[in-house]
Amino acid sequence: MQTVAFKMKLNPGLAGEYKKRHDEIWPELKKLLKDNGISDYSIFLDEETNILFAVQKQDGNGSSQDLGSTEIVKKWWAYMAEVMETNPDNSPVSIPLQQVFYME
Ligand code: RM4
Repeated sequence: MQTVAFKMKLNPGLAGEYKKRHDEIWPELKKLLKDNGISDYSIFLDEETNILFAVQKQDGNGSSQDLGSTEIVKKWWAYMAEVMETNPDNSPVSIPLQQVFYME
């Protein structure tokens, strides 16, 4: 099990909508993430910069951002595209972050 982190970008003024949609995350998306070894998944917002910081545990089969070939994630990314910075295929622009500290 490894912990990975990445950053994404929220479109200005949409923090409430972003949180609402995640509070109401689709059960089928949640199941897909868990079935693909993703757990302990949090996303934090820096309201000053609109940077979203995601951290998650993975069991070695890749991150949540590697599931873009599944229909559910494609649908979710298309749904979320209006509230965040995305690539032409609607995938969120996701920048890997380097771990610089860890304490058990
Ligand atoms: C984020 C982004 C990620 C997804 C989470 C659930 O806004 O779409 O790719 O894994 O939601």
